[in-house]
Amino acid sequence: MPDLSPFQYGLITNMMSLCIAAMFAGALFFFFSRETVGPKYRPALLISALVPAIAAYHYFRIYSSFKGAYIFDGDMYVASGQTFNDAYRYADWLLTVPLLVIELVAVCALAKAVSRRLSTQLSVAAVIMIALGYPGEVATSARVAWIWWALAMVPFAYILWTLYGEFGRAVENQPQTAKPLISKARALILITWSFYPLAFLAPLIGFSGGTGETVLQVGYTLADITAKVGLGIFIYWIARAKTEADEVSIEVSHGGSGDPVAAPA
Ligand SMILES: *C/C=C(C)/C=C/C=C(C)/C=C/C1=C(C)CCCC1(C)C
Repeated sequence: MPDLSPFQYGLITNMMSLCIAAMFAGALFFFFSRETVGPKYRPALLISALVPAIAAYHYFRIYSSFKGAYIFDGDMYVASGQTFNDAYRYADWLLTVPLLVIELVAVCALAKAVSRRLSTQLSVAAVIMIALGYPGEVATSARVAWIWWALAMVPFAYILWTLYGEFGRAVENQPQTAKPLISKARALILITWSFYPLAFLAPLIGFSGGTGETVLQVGYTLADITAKVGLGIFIYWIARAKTEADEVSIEVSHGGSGDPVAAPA
């Protein structure tokens, strides 16, 4: 663990603490918002609540592991000898990353077979991606780290290719009010998820020492908040838009007056 200035140490631990608060708030909000959307969209909101709940727990562990790994020597924060457990992040991602793609597919309420196929393809690829990344994260040789990075990039590319290909075609008939939100949610995944493989490379391309560590820890923390709570907010908006669209189509198909001529099929 590289030495950290009090500012760097404070920034990292404060961001982790903020992250715990944001994850708790997101989990509670998405959990109780289920009541405000149609029954079809409630599983998506429940998953959106589970993800930050799992992350809040892991950030608790990450935070205390990080604090334990450092000791203040009167000037700088230096390694205490206790190791910082990176595995909490990977354990968290192993659970939450597949759930994130599942919540996006779930909120679209696609035909059952399409929905099942897309969530299986995306979640299996997500698990493989994280599992391939871990040996690289803990590797002591840069060459080995690069190899696992390259391997993990394959399922990563496959996820993006599926989201912009097959998933994109499957959501073409979504209500007009939901479609732009779905595109934005997908773009949020593209942008926030791309941060992780870049951050992973930081020490390999020369960002080391206290600055590298600070950028990595703060970066992962901010990306986690955006990718989990941020995506959850989009899921909530999509669910609300689709609930409203469903209500309108029910009103239209009932015609209000009972006049069959006024009721388009
Ligand atoms: C809430 C946590 C999220 C959304 C985590 C996402 C993590 C990734 C997209 C990680 C990807 C990686 C690669 C594509 C290659 C190098 C190893 C990883 C695991 C950092």
